[in-house]
Amino acid sequence: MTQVVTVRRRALEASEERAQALRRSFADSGTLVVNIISSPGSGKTTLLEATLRRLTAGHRCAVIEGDVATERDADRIRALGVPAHQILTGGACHLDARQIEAALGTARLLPADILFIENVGNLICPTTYDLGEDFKVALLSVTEGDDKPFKYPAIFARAEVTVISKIDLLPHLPFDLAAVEEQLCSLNPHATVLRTSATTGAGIDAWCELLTERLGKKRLASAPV
Ligand SMILES: Nc1nc2c(ncn2[C@@H]2O[C@H](COP(=O)(O)OP(=O)(O)OP(=O)(O)O)[C@@H](O)[C@H]2O)c(=O)[nH]1
Ligand SMILES: [Mg+2]
Repeated sequence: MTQVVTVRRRALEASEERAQALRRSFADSGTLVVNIISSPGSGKTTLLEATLRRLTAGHRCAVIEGDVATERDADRIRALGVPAHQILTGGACHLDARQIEAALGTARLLPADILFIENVGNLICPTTYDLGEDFKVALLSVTEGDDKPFKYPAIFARAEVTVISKIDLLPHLPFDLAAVEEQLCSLNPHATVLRTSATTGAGIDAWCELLTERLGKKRLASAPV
């Protein structure tokens, strides 16, 4: 038992070292890195598609997709003319920093202004893995129910941004938006909470503005003095 714990701790430490190395390299290149986490099907790839349609006119974007199986999400991104690499975990429920490092070593994704990482659909496991990102974004779709922040508190406490997605469906669902926003605020009072619909386009401009503002701040921080 002690040996298992020690091996796991070493693996986590090694992954954290890789994440720090990635963060240094993203700081040098001024690349904003966004780690998107949510349950399966809450709309990560659809949000990315809507985002890329707006952002690629003025910014170089690239995407790493994490899934247990299939290249479907990477294919959806490539269909927009955006470089994308699919990591297939073969069963694992999260991405780790070594997989990101390996993807960047083999796929032509960089240089990029913004690198999006769509994590494996899961609200629990990806939460503790640092991928060298600038910030984590949690998605919560209105179809998942309004009790989820308190049921899965860790991700909503760690995410700097929570996107409440699929708000076009609100008229059809018993989803108490105010109660969800209260839960989110109590878990992370400093988080930004956005409401979006990729179907109607609601909230997508605000989300893209947040990204470009964060990119601008990162560029200022990484500019030579
Ligand atoms: N009504 C509505 N449907 C949406 C919206 N965004 C996504 N969807 C639908 O939700 C389903 C899942 O969307 P995806 O973007 O594939 O979800 P995902 O989070 O990437 O899924 P995984 O990668 O499998 O975890 C699709 O049928 C989308 O068309 C939205 O804003 N409104
Ligand atoms: Mg997806």
